[in-house]
Amino acid sequence: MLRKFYVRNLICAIAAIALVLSLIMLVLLNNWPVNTTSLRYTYNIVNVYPHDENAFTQGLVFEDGVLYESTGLYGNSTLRRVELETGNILQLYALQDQFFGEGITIFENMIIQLTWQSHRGFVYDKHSFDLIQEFNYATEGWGITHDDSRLIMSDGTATLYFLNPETFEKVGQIEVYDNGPVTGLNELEYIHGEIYANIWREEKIAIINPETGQVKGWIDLGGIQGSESQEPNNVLNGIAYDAKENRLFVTGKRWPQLFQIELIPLNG
Ligand SMILES: [Ca+2]
Repeated sequence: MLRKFYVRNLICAIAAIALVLSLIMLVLLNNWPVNTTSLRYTYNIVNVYPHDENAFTQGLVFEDGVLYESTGLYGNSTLRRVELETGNILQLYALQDQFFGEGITIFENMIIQLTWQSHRGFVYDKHSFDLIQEFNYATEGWGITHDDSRLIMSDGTATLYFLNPETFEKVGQIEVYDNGPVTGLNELEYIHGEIYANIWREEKIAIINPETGQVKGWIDLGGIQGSESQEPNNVLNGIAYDAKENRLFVTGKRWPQLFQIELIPLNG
């Protein structure tokens, strides 16, 4: 009887130790630091501009006084130069029907455009929109931006990839986290040493430390386009920054408007 009691206690003790050890292993393996320091921002609308309601916006950049935009959907994907004030399309390149356009960024005189699931990227001359190069990548293509020396690319997961802008080879990656991994990273913009990322199907933008992947802040854009759109795919997607005049622009897929916003801190 006593022996049975002893054996049962021993088994319980071993089970408890195993449980504790596996919990420790789980934490170590996941290695997601807890982040309790992210800042919160709301927004103020500074200006409202017209935006093409047929533009399924997947990439947005502001440079040389105009917007550059990439639109998605098979058979309807484009690269376009757009006048900010009117929303007029100044120049347009239509992708072949089998490609679903995604993010764009402008590096030196090249426009680099991703496609969604074709593992194919396109490089255009910034002025003529002539297609000058193609490249391949292993993941899906969602958003793209760049820092001084690297392209930065998202694929809808919590991972951001750094690419060499000449060879398009991967030179690094980070995992984006807040309290756990932040998945659904979509359209990107690199602004003053931080990566701004739309989160797919959320009216939120994450501000990310490119060294660590830690989310430093959240911009809550809830309600920015009112309650007009009932189509669930017409989500916030598109961040552009005018470095010369310090203007931040956001829009969404098939949104009739593009907004210049300023950020208003809620804490810290
Ligand atoms: Ca962008």
